[in-house]
Amino acid sequence: MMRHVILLAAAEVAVRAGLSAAAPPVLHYNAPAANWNEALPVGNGRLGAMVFGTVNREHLSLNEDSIWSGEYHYTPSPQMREALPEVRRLLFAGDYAAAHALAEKTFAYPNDPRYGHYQPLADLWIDFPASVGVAAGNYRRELNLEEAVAETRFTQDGVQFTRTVFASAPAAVLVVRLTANKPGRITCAVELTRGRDALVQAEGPGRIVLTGSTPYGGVRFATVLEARADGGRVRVNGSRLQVEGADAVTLVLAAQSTLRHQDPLAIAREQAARSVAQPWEELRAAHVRDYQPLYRRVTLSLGPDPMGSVRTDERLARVKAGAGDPALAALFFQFGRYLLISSSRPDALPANLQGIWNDSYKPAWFSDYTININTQMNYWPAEPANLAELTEPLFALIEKLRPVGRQAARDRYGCRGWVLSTRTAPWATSELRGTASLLFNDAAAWLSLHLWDHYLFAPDGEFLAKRVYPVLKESAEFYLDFLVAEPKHGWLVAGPAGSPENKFKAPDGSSGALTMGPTMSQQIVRELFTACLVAGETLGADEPFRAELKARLAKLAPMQIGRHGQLQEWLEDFEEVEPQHRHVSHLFGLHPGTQISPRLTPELAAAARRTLERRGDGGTGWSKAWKINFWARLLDGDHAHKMLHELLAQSTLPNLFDNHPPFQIDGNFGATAGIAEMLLQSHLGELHLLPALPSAWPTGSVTGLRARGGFTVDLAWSDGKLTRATVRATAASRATLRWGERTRVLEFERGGAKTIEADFFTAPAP
Ligand code: FUC
Repeated sequence: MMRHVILLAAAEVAVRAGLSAAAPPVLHYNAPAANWNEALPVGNGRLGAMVFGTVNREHLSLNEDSIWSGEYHYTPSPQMREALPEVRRLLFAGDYAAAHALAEKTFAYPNDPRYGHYQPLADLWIDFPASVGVAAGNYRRELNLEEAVAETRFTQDGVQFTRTVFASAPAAVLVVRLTANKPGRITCAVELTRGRDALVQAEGPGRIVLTGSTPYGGVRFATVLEARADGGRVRVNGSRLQVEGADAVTLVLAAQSTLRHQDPLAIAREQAARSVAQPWEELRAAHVRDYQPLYRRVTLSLGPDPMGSVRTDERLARVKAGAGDPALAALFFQFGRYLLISSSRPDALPANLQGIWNDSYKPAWFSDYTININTQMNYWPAEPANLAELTEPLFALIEKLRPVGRQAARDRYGCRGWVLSTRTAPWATSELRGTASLLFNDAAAWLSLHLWDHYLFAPDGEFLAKRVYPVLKESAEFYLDFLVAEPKHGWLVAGPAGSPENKFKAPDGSSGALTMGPTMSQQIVRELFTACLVAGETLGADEPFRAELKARLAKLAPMQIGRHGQLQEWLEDFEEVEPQHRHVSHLFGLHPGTQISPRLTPELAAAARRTLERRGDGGTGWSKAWKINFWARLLDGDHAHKMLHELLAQSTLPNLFDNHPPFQIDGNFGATAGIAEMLLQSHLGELHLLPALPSAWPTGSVTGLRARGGFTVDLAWSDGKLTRATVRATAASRATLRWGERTRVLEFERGGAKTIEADFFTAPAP
């Protein structure tokens, strides 16, 4: 008894301190979702659902990552290659309007429906006719991030009903389990629908099949739903399944398309049949066993969680009204990790603009891979937030894009190497859609840098040699041909290009988009050449090529500080047409690039700060998320926190999805990366501990963040001061640890770990 009391007392202390494991990371609500933006997402990387939790008519809006309309197509556009010298000449001569007119005629081409859209898979409806008009009480709907399980509970007519939904990666199916605390109380009709291009049929007593296709080439796909009832019975009623008087019901849903399988129906049937034959507890346990090791790699506490029992929508409303809620920020961080695990598993397509969750046949921006910022942002958290293997779908897409990128480099630019423009569908098209203003030539280079960063976080010579270096080198080859000398200084510049997606006021008063050598392009080239040089040196490869890179690197147009003290967005000190534009492309060099830092380049850092001040704190969700990262890199934790607060207050939906609007997942991922960036940075060759800790988070702890060099780091702090850090190394290595102005070096054996205490940085160096 005594022992129990002590344990209870300890638990209470822990709860008060907000440190308790008793506050699981859960999004919870006391009413069904009124719309899609309130529903809760589950996903196994490929197959996903938005769960509404409606009492009388449950609704799951279903997605599968390959349900795209459209098909591979490629337009060579040799007229672009022919016009390039003239467009450049006009731009160098300052005739922006004429350059633009020629570019518009030769670079842009109309939208082609074969580009396609990412489309919904289907809708699953479960009708409970007997419960219509019967009041439901004790309603709770939640998403448990610790187990990746959505649950809806309520009582009705004296019976407690529970609905559990999860998407299992090992079983490749979505599972819905309906239970009641009294036998024989589950009677419902189960139905699959799709707004277009589909046929639904029942097959045998417990199975319905929806088959369909998407237009403009597209895919053929199949969704198979199997129902098994414990007690009671299941029968077919038209194209629906009718469950009567069951104690419990398990629904298993599989879906496949011709993007992966020639006979998607056969595979989906097999997957559904295999899973429905398994005891439900085993399906659930296998799902949690698969998911949890990924999720649990990182823990984050930002202090007490006094609002843990308050509904998530209510919490968010309080933040909108100005309240601080550090624990909600921690939940939001973990929600971002949850979303990446749920939308980007190694065998899936990369997370698109909406991850995998989309209920529109014509979603905004095709719900595609927009590669002038958005897709890259999706993958920012993967390395620091310890989910590195989830980059695999992105790397697979990069591989797939290389041939078309090569062809485009030759046909459109007359260059070696490979190039990608603003967006791509999974068919690996390199699009130059709509208007020439959107011309961006640096997407391939930027994506290549993701491979490089993956290597930096987990140095592995074989990965570098086989998967990173060839891609970096091919990107660099493009610029060796593409760069030209500008007439004023002889600097090498890339272009023509826009600075996504801003416009400038040209000296003649007109507004322009295309210039030679916009700052972002120059920064990407500098980052790329530097990475390629270091990679080549590490591998001892391509000596003459490296010499060439080094020579070109030295001649690249530098970053310049403009009349407002800002970092110039263009080679000339132009005024922006929209000074508060959501894109802050020219701060690529600050983040994710490594060219601007308060310590190493203080003047440029001050200019970057000025740029951010002039740009303001507004913008869409992803814009605010990028600004968290920018301010963290400027080591201004309070401003980074202000951006996070405003992201939550202004750009976050009730289900914690980021709101562009519409929902766009990059803001979630960018914010998760930003929070990691506030707590640990490693891009300048040191492990910088708590580089941008805001005053709003005086006490907290984090475990499992990763740092470049192959390190994993746990940190604890109180009163805004580091109290303890544990660093684990994968290889025999040395790490320079930085806290504020102080640094200390630690040596590690392979697999070694060291813990330091508060006085580590203040005690005299040994
Ligand atoms: C770019 C951005 C938009 C949006 C879209 C997907 O065009 O400017 O804000 O993020 O991509």
